Amino acid sequence: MRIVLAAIFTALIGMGCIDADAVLEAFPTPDSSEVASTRGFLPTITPVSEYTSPPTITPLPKFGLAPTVTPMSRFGLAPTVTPAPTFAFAPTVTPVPKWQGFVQAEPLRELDIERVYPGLSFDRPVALAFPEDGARRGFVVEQAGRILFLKDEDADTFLDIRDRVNDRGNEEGLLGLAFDPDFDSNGLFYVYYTANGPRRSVISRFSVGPGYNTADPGSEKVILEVEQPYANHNGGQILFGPGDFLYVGLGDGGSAGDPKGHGQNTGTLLGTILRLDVSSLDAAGSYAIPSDNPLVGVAGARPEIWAYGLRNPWRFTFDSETGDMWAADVGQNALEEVDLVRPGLNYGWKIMEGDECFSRSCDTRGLELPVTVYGRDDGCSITGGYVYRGTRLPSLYGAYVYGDFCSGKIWALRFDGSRVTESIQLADTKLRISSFAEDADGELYILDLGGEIYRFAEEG
Ligand SMILES: [Ca+2]
Repeated sequence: MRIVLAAIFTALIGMGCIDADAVLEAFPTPDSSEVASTRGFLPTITPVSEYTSPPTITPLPKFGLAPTVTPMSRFGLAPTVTPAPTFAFAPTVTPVPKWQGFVQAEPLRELDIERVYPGLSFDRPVALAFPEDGARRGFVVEQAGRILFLKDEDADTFLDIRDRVNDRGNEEGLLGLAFDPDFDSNGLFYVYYTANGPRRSVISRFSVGPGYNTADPGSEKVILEVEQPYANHNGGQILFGPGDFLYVGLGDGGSAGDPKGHGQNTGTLLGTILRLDVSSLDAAGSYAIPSDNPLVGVAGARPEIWAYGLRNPWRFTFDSETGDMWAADVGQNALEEVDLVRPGLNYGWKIMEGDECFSRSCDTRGLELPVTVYGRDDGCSITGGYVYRGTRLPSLYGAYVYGDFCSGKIWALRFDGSRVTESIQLADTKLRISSFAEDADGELYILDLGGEIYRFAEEG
């Protein structure tokens, strides 16, 4: 099947009918209503049974004109398929069905976990990131202030900033790493760490040295500092997302019960996810505000804010197909929650914890409810994961994966945009899950704060 398809694709590319990148990066999944036209010959769209199959595109007769297929963007904007002119013979485009709202993938089922890089152990690993530089290397973030890159079955130091990182608190340290979308050509990357004197969160940019194997600690350009009143709830996620903007998660400032009310105060950056334009920093490291940020022009609000009312969004990620932002917000005493994050929305803390009232005066109007919650029977600190878009585990495709740091349990759910359509406990592990990670193929990893890295495996 794949050989035949490959031959067809090769032929099409050779004919100039299809851009090679479009074939590799985006199996088009046109909605028939987008493709259909009221005149001329329509493309025939036939669902296929296996969601892993690439679409089959039957070439036009040599006197026909090819349809234009614009590939999906890296963040999953829908591909556009422009139908062939009406005088041409229409091609047959058989799309890959989307599980989300279209065709369901295989049902979720329990998975095992297995260790990867079995010879390696790290000191409190909290993040693992993969730049899009074609080298397919993973970079492990150690909380004390080091970044190491994985090389075969070994790891080498990439950056060491332990001299400026404060990791005295359990939730303090070097917490996040994001590679510039153009890392391949500009060698830039961004980190999130906590520092002392005063206690604060720091977002900084660094650059690699020759060979891309080390980074210069002296290349630091601080782009944002946020004072932190307490040691806990620092957030720590930093990620590039749609529009190549930089998204940063900040907790409510800490202590317990959000004593200073940061969660509901859009005049502070605490208790939020931010969206920054770092594409053209000035000499002072100043970022720009994307003009379509939701609170731009709102009196008293910080224009950096993308979403607020969050307690400690330790990990949030983007679905690489749809661009949706998924966040896991760590609860106070009762409920851990998963949120689908939309711009400008208020996720409730501390009026609500999860889907219940937290404050005595509880007006829930205008608050965004979680996609799901769990209580203390299942854990005590949620670690957000990813929507799985890999190929190793067909049953997991399109599901959001998340876990709990305290219990080691891992779950997956499918969401159709308004309700959870399927959910399962994927695995019951002994791990202290500090983070999940996603590589260039969409495959997922699980980080244990004890030092080891794991992945999922079909039950044997
Ligand atoms: Ca909430």
